[in-house]
Amino acid sequence: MNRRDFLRLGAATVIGAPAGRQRLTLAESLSPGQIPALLHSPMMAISERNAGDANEGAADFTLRIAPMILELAPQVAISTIGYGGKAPGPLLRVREGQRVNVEVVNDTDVPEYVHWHGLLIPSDVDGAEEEGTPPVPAHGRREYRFTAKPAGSRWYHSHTAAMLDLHRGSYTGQFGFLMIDPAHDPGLYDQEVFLALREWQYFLSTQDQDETPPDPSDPMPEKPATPDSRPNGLEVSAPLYSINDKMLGAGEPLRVQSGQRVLMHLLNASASQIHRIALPAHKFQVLALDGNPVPSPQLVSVIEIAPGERVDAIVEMNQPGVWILGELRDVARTSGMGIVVEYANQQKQQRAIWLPPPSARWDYTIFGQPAPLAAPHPTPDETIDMVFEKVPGGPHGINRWLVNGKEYPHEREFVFRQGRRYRLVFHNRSDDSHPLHMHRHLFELVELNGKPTAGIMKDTVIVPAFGRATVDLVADQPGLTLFHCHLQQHMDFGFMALFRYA
Ligand SMILES: [Cu+2]
Repeated sequence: MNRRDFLRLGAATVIGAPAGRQRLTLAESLSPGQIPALLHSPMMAISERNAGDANEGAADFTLRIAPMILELAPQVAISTIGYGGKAPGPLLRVREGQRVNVEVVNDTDVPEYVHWHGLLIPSDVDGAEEEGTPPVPAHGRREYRFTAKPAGSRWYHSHTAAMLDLHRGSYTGQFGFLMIDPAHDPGLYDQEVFLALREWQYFLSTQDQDETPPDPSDPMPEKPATPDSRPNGLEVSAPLYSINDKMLGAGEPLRVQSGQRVLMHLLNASASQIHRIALPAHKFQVLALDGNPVPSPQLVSVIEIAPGERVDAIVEMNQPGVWILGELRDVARTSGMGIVVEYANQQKQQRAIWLPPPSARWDYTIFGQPAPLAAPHPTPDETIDMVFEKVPGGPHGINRWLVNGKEYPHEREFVFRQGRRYRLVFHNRSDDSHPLHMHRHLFELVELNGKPTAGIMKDTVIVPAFGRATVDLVADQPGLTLFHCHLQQHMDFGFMALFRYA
């Protein structure tokens, strides 16, 4: 088997559909005789030993962490670390409530942690050192055992600190989809596709050229009266982009037929960038945020998605042609962040078409319960204010991050009492947007920059530059609970807090 075949199989295996539905056919370029050979290849280091297709019985998986070469495009191959020679790793698909055993084999020289993002599971298997999860030792192995809940689009990724090593933690290819199917799936779609947004070959720069600048019309309730004039430090940037393991144009297109409803499971697996994507002439009907169904599914032209977040959306394929599903910023799209969407019988069209979408702001609150219908939020037992500030590192240094005036670790500032209802108010007193992630819990979005909402359950929320977000949660998952910005550099340099249960 050559590398290209191997990678093709990798692309194919991140796509799946429940039995009885049409299966996406990225693997169909392989001749029938090739597939059994690939499955028996020793390079197929990740195996699904007994993934349950029934409700009873545990799903058993093996993940092998190892260095790999990733062919992003012809003549563009990079070295990284992945799960079993793939990035994304294999799609892990289980039923809600199913027991899951994952044996992780670590073929690298450093201890690793695999975090199960968005699951409600105990601290000792959640996959964070700070919560007391034991590491997968270097050249060792460890089994993670948990019950798959709640249903929805979850994912798994390295939770190792990287600090200044841009070849560790979430800078590597250690990420994959974990789909927890609900007991009853209405299945109102014809095709299902998993799309992970990524950058590669991270480097440090004071030029923040990749990011979308804050919109000056934002309310910015946390903006200080006097701007910080200290020079900014080094930020993480990247020259290469992909969706799944391929740069735009290098992989198989997403093949669709007119009239199909395609369910897209979008994941931002980036270590550093918020992304905005569009599919010209089409709209996304957003069904779920972070895997949790939203009260008001809405049609949007642009999806904004931050590191850690997931968006599940249906696209009705009603504009025959060959299109680019891609990042709005030209630099990101032309450097690889896109995938061709090809309608059947349209292959004669020479070029896939990109058109900039109508300008639109991403606003979580449109997916919430309409204000007149929403019951008032129950009064919280306690409100915890969290203030986030940047200490600029200057031209040769790294920015540091403060939570309530201190870099991680704190003392005992953040304590939950089991069964109590908490309101967390996130005050972002910095000029960057931050995707804030709470482990082992879901929270309900209550307010964003003064706009009230209800019914949106998330585990990661973007708090815009100088913005404010308020979320409610019930402390019902005893055990150490990590909270952090999902940008790897920010979390490594102070932007974390550990909640304890009293
Ligand atoms: Cu951050």
